[in-house]
Amino acid sequence: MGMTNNKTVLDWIDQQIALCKPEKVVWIDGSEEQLEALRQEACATGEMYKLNQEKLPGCYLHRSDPTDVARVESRTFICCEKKEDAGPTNNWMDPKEMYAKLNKLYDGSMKGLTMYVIPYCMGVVGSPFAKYGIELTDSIYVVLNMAIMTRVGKDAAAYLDEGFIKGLHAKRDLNPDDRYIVQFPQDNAICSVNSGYGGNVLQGKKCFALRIASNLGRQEGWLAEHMLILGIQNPQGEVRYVTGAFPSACGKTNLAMLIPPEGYQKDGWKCWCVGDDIAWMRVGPDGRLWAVNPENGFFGVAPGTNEKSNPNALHTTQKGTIFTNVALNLDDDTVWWEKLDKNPPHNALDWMGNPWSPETAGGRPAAHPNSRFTAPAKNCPCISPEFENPNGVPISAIIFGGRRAKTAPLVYQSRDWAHGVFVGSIMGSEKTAAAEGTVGETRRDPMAMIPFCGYHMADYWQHWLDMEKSISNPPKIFNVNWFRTDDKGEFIWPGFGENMRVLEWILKRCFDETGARETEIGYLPNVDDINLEGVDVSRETLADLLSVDKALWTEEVAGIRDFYRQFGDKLPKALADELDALEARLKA
Ligand code: OXD
Ligand code: MN
Repeated sequence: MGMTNNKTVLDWIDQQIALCKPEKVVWIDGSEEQLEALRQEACATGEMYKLNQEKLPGCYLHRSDPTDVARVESRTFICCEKKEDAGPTNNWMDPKEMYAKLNKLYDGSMKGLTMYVIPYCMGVVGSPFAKYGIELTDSIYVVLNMAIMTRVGKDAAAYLDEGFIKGLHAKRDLNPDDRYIVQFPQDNAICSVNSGYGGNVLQGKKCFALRIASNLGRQEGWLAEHMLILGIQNPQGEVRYVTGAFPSACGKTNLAMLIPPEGYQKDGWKCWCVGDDIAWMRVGPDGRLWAVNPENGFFGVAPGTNEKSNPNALHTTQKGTIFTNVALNLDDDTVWWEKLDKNPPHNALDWMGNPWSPETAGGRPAAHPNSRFTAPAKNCPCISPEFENPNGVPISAIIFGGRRAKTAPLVYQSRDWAHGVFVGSIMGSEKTAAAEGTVGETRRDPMAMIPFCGYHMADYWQHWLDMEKSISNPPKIFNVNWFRTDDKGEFIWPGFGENMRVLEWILKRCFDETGARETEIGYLPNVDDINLEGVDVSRETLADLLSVDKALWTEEVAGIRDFYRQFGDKLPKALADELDALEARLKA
C-alpha cells in the first residue's frame, strides 16, 4: 500500500507472509475510516460487542478465551544468545531452538485469515525519545487496542527508516501449552503466539516498551522503567514531576491520577497525569533526568475502579474505550465490574458470557478480576498539558513502593543515588490472600521489573548505578508504603488522595524546603514535616507510621541477603556494600 519503501521492512514482512500464509494482507494507516470499518467487522463476527452508544459512545466489549485472561510469566522468554545474560529471573531458551519451535507454530497459522500490518510509534512521533515498531497480527482486537495504546499508521510508518522493532502475533488455537511470549533482544524482535489477551499481544506495552526497551536503554544510556509519571502543581503554579514504581495491586493507576484533598485544592494544588505504567527516562542537556510516557492510552484493571477510588480513570473510560472481560448489563448495554458501585445489574452476562445476577451468582464475580479497560489518554480529565511534549518532563523524585504491613515506614528518602538503587533493588510486597503462596511472605520485585526486565537483573542494577555518572542533577530517590497495618490488621494510613501529603514532603525535600531526621534506613520526615490539616490522622499515629523497627529491619537484612544470593558474583559490589552498611548501622 506504499506506506514505506524501506527494503528491510518490506523483506521482513514478505518473509512473515511466506511463513504464516494469510489470505490477505492489510496495512493499518491510522485513519478513522479504516478503524471504524474494522470495529464493524469485529462486531459482525462477534469478536466485539457494541455497547450503548448514548451512554458509552465509541465503547465496545470483548471477551477473551477463559483460559487466556492474563499475562503468563511462565511462558514469557528472553531469548538472548547466552543464558547467563538473561539471568535467574527470566525464562531463557536458545534463540535458534526457540525460532524453530515458533516457526512450526506460525507455519500456515493465518491460512484463510487477514494479516494486519500495524506500523506504530512508542512516544510522540518524530520526538527524540520515540521508537518505532511493526506488529503483524491476525487479530482485529489487537489492531483496535494498539490504535488506542500507541500511535499507529502512516505517521509512524514515515519513520521506519530510523530502525524498527519486529513483532509477529498469531492467535492460532489459543492452546495454553503452546503459548509463547518471546523477546529476542539481539534481533529487536518480539513473537507472541496462542494468546489473544492484551498484556501478551499488545506488543508495544510490556514486550517492547519494557523488555526490549530496557535492552536499548542499557546500550544507549537511558532507562526504560515500569513507572507512572505524575506532575504536581503547587499554589505558586510551579509543576514538579515524580516517577513511581510499584508492584501490582499497590494502587499505581490511582496514584498516577491522584486528586489532592480538598484543603490542598483550595490552596491551589493540582495533579497532572503524564503516564500510569511506563516511563522512558533520558539525561537532558541540563543534566536532569527527563521522562516521557511512550504509551498513548491506559490498559487499566477495571474491578475496584470507581467514583471514589479513581474518578479520573472512570471518566476516562466513558468514551472510545474497549472493555475486556467485564460484565454486560443487558438492560441498557452498559458494563459493570466488582466495586464499580453498590448496584450490580440483575440481568447481566458475566465475563464469560453466561447469565449472571447477584442472586444466582453464589459469589462468582461478574467481571474477571483482571478485566481491563483500554482507554485513550486524552480522555483523562487530569492528563498533563505536557503529555505530548516531545522532550518529556524533568523528574525531581523517583519513588519506589510496595505493600509492607510493618517493616517499611510511610516514607523515607535514600541517602544518595547508590543507596536509592539499593532501595529499588530490595522492593517487595507481602502476599495477600489473593495471590498464590504463603500469606505474609515477601515477594521481592526490584523496581517492579521482575517480569519486565529484558536482561540479567544484576546487570540492570549495574546500569542504574552507572547512570549516576551521566546525571549531574539527579532526582532524589524515595520509598513509600501506604499499607502499614495496626495490630488488628487494619490499614493505618488513609491512602488515596491523602498520599498528596507524602508527595508534598518528597518534593519539598528535593528543593531543600523541609526537614528530615537521619535513621539507619535513610532520611525520614519529622512528625511536624508532614501536613495533617484536614485528615483524621493523629500525630501519634503519624509517629508510629514513621517509626523504624530495628528488629524487623535486621530480619529484613537477612531476607535481602537470601534474595541477593541468586545473582552470585554478578551482584554489583555497590549493592553488597549498601547491604553491609545498612547492617552495620542497625548494629551500631
Ligand atoms: C500491567 C502489569 O498490566 O503491570 O500493567 O501487569
Ligand atoms: Mn504495569
